[in-house]
Amino acid sequence: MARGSAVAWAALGPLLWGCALGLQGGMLYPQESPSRECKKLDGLWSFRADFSDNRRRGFEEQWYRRPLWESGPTVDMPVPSSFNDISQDWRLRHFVGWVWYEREVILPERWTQDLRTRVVLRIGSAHSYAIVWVNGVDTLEHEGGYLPFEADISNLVQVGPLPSRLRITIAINNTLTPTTLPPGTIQYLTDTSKYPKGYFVQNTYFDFFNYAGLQRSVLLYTTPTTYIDDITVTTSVEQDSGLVNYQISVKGSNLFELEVRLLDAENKVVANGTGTQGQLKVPGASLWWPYLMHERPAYLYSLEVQLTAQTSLGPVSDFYTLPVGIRTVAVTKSQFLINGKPFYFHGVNKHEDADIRGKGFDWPLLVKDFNLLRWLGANAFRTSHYPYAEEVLQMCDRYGIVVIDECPGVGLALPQFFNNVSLHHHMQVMEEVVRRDKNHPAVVMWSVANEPASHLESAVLPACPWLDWEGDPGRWLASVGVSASRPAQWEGCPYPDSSGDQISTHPNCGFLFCSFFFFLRWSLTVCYYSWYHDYGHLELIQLQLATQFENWYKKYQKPIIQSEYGAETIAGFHQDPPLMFTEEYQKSLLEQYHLGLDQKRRKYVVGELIWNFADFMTEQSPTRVLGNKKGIFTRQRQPKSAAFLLRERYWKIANETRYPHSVAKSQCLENSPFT
Ligand code: BDP
Repeated sequence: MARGSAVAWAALGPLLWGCALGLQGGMLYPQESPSRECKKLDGLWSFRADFSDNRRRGFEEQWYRRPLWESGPTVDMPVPSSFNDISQDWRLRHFVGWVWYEREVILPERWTQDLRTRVVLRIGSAHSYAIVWVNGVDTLEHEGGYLPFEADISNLVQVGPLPSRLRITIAINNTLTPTTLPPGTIQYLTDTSKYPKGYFVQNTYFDFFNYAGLQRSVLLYTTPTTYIDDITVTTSVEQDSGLVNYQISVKGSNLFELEVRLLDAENKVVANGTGTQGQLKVPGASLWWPYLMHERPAYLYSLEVQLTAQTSLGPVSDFYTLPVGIRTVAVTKSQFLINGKPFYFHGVNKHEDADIRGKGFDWPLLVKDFNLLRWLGANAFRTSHYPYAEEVLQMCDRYGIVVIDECPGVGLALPQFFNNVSLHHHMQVMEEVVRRDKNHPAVVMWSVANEPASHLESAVLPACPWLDWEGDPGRWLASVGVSASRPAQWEGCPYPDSSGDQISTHPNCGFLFCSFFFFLRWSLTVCYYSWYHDYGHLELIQLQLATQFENWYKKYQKPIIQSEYGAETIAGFHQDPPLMFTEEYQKSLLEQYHLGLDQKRRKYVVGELIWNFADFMTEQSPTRVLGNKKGIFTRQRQPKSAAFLLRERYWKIANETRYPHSVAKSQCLENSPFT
């Protein structure tokens, strides 16, 4: 993409178009090892929003060339965090355009002097378009707000005697255009009797606040110059043996050897191999089971990869350890199977969202959320509506929480959001999601989009080529049948109505190719029964739910997950008999849904995910009271009455479906975090 168009923020269309970067290399999570060091750059960064009319002053004055304070005032900005809710300046909360972050770092001497060391700058995410300079040198650009990107900066830091001070400048643009994911539009309001000259607003078509900034960690890490670039693991089970297929890519030299060892949870070597690919056989393998499905869930092995290589500067070694869970996933006409046993998703939809930090990653919040999930007896969640931080998925692997991993294909509401540029970007984002998350045993399904307007003719475009895509090697779409280990989800594509008729209008779309699909709703007026229509009429839920399920199943003969249902509830509002927005109404609505779900649960409905785990921030509108309040927990993670109801249900279901069968404990205070 030409820099000219990148800076011309006002020319919103071309801003992000045609920016097909192509995936270069792997995206292994940075870790310390005998050959690798990490330096986290969390903390305070200098920050400035470019409030100039065209938002281009930073580029016109080349703010990246000198320390940011030299070109004007800066403020402290914590990283990771969204910038929106940090300051008292209301203009920053709603800011649209370029913001500038800067941080100076002192590097260890070895990093700058040892030419067998490769220094990498990695940005966990930058929402949504980012340009990065190191010591004023243009180093990296990335489009897409919820995924990591990185650059080898060795040649910038190893440039002579002790240039150990490094200045990292990152310009981030949060503008959403018809071709970003999620998409958005900029609307200029030109009636000068109402709006000042040049007045514009960002329109979005999804239901969460467009928080932005450096919302995940930025870090520097090292590898040797010949290094383990990527590892891909797939697993299967043959009788009582686990099979771990691995594929390793090495960069930097062709003269290398690879040794691979698989260690069990007690650090005992259970299998080993050599070379860039192979299969490890683990007799009597302990399988990775979801939380509450087994006495010992979330069993993880460690795949230790050791590389030794010859370089012109002498021999180097690299070590990387990947957690591996051995498990299988399959789908039948009416079941979702994990390790050959029926799995019922009883869980939640989440958001990365909290007070002050917005979508900023935060360990205390994350651990609290996992404690609440375990308390609730939830065994799954969907990363609605974008890929979450990698640390979240690591926790899911360790706690046995099954994940439906969603890409930011949300708000695909207008015809102009479906075109070749969008499609290309959508594919690229999905490739990045899979590249990052392919090795997590917790991830059992990719979610391509949320509620695309697939009734539009143009909406066929993104669905079909996507389904030919083989981005998850050996996992799904390679065998699109029931044995695909990660069936594609094209949620609501084409939107089904409750009779199922709409589906047949796009015969080439997702549902025909997927071995499994995931219905949300036809529109806001169908599946949020007694919420977005038939207000207050809880007595209709069971009938309407049954009609929906029966019609879909009769026609398509595929298992169904109720991926969202819920009611807006303001904690502390009470009314009996129940009225909308009260805690009693949320509880009663859930009870009616549960009765309906129980009718089909042992037949072909294979899951239920409440909308939503916690209240979350949205754009302001007359239908949102300080955000979306459909959480069963408040935004501060305190339970509403419905949380107790759901907890009772989830533990009851867990006790019915646990394998081998035994009673699940309804508390999570035992010694092991996994019971
Ligand atoms: C769902 C959307 C979700 C909204 C929810 C709602 O997927 O993003 O927040 O509706 O209206 O269908 O609460």
